[in-house]
Amino acid sequence: MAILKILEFPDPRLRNVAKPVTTVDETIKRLVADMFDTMKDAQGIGLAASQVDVHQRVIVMNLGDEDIGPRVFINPEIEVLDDSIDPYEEGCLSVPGFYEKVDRPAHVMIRALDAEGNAFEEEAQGLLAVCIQHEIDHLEGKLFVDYLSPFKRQRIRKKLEKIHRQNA
Ligand code: QAP
Ligand code: CO
Repeated sequence: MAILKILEFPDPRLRNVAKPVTTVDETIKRLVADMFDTMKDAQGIGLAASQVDVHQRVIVMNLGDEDIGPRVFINPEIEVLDDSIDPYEEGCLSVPGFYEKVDRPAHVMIRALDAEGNAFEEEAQGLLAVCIQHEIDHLEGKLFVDYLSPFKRQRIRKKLEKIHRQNA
């Protein structure tokens, strides 16, 4: 078990498109365990492998709800089920300290493999629907700041760059 380093915006490695997992083997299981450790340590609710510089289609989530506790999504796909939109104040472990409202489809069907490599599907709404879309975006090299105005995105980039310089 290990705590991995989380890449932060505007790190260009967050722009990589992740590759599908071919087999859920011991390496993937170790990655999943390390991602849970990393997410817990950082007090997150969702983490995509892209954020720890592993460009494979793996997501972990812990929404802290009894119904939807620790969850793993490998090679996830979503289908938008209707036109309803859920505006949600989003944050991201790769954009620490910033939260902004993002509009996303409210109601989706998720299809993925679980931690054992078994296919499942699940209808989602509320936080699960928002979070899975946010995390799948990471696998595509996309961040929630990409939905904001260029002005807001630039402001966040400058502030984080300043913090990174101070930490260096
Ligand atoms: C993605 O985000 C998400 O800025 C998961 O200082 C967030 O776990 C999906 C975090 C909201 C839907 C709604 C962010 C922790 C955690 C921070 C996270 C921070 C510390 C973010
Ligand atoms: Co994120």
